[in-house]
Amino acid sequence: PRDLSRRTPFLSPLSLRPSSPREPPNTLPLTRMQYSLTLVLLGALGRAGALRLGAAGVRTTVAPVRIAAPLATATAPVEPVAHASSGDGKSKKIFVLGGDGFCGWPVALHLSDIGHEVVIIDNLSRRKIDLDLGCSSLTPIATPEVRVATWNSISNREPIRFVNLDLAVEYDRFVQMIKEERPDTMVHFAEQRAAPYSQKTPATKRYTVNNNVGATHNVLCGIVESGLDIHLVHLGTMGVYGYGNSGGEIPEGYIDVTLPGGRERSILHPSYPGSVYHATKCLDAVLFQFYAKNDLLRLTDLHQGIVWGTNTELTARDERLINRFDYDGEYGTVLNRFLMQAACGIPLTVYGTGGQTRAFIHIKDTCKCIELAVANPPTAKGDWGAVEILNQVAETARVRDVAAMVAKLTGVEVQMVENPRNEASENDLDVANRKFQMLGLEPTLLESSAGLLAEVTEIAEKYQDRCDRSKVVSKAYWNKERAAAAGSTEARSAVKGVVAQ
Ligand code: NAD
Ligand code: USQ
Repeated sequence: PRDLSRRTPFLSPLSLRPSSPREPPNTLPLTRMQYSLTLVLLGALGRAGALRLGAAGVRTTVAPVRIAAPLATATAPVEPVAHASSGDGKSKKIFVLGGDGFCGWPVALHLSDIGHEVVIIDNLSRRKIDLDLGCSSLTPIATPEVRVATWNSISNREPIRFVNLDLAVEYDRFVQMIKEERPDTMVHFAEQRAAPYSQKTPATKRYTVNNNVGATHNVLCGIVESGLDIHLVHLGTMGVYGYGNSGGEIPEGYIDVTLPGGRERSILHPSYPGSVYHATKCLDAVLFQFYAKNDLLRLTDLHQGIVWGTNTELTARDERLINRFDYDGEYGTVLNRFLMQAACGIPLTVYGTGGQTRAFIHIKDTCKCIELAVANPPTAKGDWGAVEILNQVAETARVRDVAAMVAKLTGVEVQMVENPRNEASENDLDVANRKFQMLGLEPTLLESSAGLLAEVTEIAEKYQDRCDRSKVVSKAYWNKERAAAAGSTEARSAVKGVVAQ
């Protein structure tokens, strides 16, 4: 059992007041309070980082591609979790924060479709970043207004509403909205989520920290100020653990340790972020611990792996509901990029040796997981214990194996390229996902997903004219050494079929 003592339920909430609207990446300076908070949390993060768990050293050897063994899966035995697998079955009013994004939009439709009342809150910063990068979703996404109107015209559910609001800045307006709407649940996707973008420039690093930590803290602070019992479901990342092995399987959030003197404790798993973006998720996790302890908030943090796929059954119902498809070097994630590259005849860009092992989940499983998390909040305040943490992953796979699988399906060439990132070139990853399996998730595995993989490739083929080939190679480098190795025109030009800029 976690030893977190309960304290006085309510201390005066912080009130962070924005000075004016803000747009990425030209962020306003942090308020003094936000700045101090960030420094304190970064200090805590540094100490946690000292507990580093056996991650492999970074090597940048480039090896030829090798078609490898079947993909690893997380198949540990299933144990019961604290809450009922069937959930509470109630229809809820849900704020979907970041509901215009790649995960948020299909989740908003899914929650509406199963009978919840959905209000999307999004400041459209992701669309603005596309403009700044001179790029756009491979799929032609409609405006939020058109998307929502289309859904409302074809669904027989309570209409979805869309509110354009910056969670990191417009605190007072957000609190007002909470008080008026009185949601039961908030699902929080509203953060800058690309690791390469977060490493690109000092401005994007600062924007990512200010936006993500600012938004998360405003949500927590706003819930406390409203005085309402709102369940917050947050999208975290597998990257908070690093991609080591924790001396065995990576557990779900907490790890049992033996302290000096032989004392046994269950502690929050140490943070080992691999980018500024991933560091913001570690900072979020520290905030959750504090607000659960101090204000008894009901919090669920979902440590999600890399999401692949694009449409769900609901977003495929009408062209105007189509989901976002990021393919560029900064925002495109590995499997979707590989499927797009196959469709466009661009060799698959495996960074380094491709020995990086990561966790994956299909977008339709993301929707199911959120449904389950919403239906199974941590038990009521009287029995409150700690932040509920679930690993939202279907399986793990090595990058070069993923490339080999796509190459086998499509005949595309695989090309090993210099890694722009500072990461372990080879790692094993064994992840527990028992809690979601216990709640009823039947994960979609890559091995049996030829149909879904083909579906993504078909979508990419359909919209290949929208692909700007000059955006395929990543131009975000983790440090000077990586920029020198991967950023030279020679290295970029090595990727066949793209225009090196
Ligand atoms: P996305 O960028 O497509 O969506 C995020 C949405 O949040 C965007 O629509 C953006 O405009 C909005 N947003 C950002 N800052 C905001 C703010 N201050 N106020 C209001 N709205 C704001 O990202 P995604 O891929 O949908 O990811 C959603 C969440 O899931 C993120 O928190 C991400 O860290 C997490 N996640 C994503 C993946 C993945 O593979 N896509 C994997 C693991 C975790
Ligand atoms: N990679 C390649 N070639 C490419 C692109 C990526 O080899 O063309 C490699 C990267 O070096 C990395 C791995 O593939 O080792 C995964 O990269 P990614 O861009 O697919 O994923 P990542 O940067 O980890 O971030 C994504 C989401 C992020 C989420 C995270 C979950 O953008 O929001 O938090 O996946 S996780 O990886 O489990 O931490």
